[in-house]
Amino acid sequence: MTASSPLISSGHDLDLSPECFGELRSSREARGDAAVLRENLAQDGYLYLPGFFDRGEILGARGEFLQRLNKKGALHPDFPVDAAVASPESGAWSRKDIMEGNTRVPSLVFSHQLTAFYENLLGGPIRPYDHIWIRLVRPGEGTSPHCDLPYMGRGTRQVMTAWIPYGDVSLELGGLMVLEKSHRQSERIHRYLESDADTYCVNRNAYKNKRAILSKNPASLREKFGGRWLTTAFRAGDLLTFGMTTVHASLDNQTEAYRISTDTRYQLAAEPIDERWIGPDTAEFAEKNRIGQIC
Ligand SMILES: O=C(O)CCC(=O)C(=O)O
Ligand SMILES: [Fe+2]
Repeated sequence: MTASSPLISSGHDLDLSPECFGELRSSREARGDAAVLRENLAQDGYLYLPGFFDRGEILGARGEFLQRLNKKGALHPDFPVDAAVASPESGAWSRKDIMEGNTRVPSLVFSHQLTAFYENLLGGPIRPYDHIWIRLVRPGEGTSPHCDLPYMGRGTRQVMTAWIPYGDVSLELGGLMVLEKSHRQSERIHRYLESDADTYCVNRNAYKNKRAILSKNPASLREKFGGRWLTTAFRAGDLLTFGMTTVHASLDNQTEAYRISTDTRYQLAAEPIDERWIGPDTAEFAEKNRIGQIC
């Protein structure tokens, strides 16, 4: 895994020495073996499954994203659509533009293949969240370090995220990174993990939707927590899945193209569920989900 330029996350240069930065461990060989998958998940806080999906199906879904972005003027007219080069203007698109009537993405993220995988891993019937998080990451953008629990912790804590790239994602295009062994640091960050992205103190400050970020600086966070930032050059077809307390972020997009991915969630059907993400009209940071507290 070699980068052609310095790698940046949330605007900070990452230390790429082998003690600080490394490759995700593949669990591909253990794909059907629940005992080994659980063991790897317990050890690492994530499972990386290269080639989990049919590459052609993923690229078909990529095409659908790009057609829709193109229609909204979000792609640069001088380049082929599949190059996903972002237009210099922002090209405003809404969630509806991307998802309404889009059957390709739901048929992948709610596929029998994926739910059967989680049934095997978690040991029972699965309920996926209805909400699909869409990431169309523009040049210069990236995701700051966080855990998912503050965003989806109103039901069980035993929820798994599936991060799926729609296309090959080089280090420069910027895929997901996991902070090694961070799932073992839950005690240290327990106050953060108990927080809720949609809850705010009415008497202190106005609602802000960025409050569930753990740090704005992945480099200094790593220095404090130890471990390495782990990532890879993802390929269309790969799946990365992790639990609610694993610290993750992304590399910043240093290319001219969009980085396209989704993240979706899966839990045992028998356990309590976070109602924010269930139903036909879910939305991120929706006003109806906010809880104002005196604190
Ligand atoms: O794709 C990204 O940049 C962030 C994804 C993420 O935070 C997640 O999958 O939970
Ligand atoms: Fe996340």
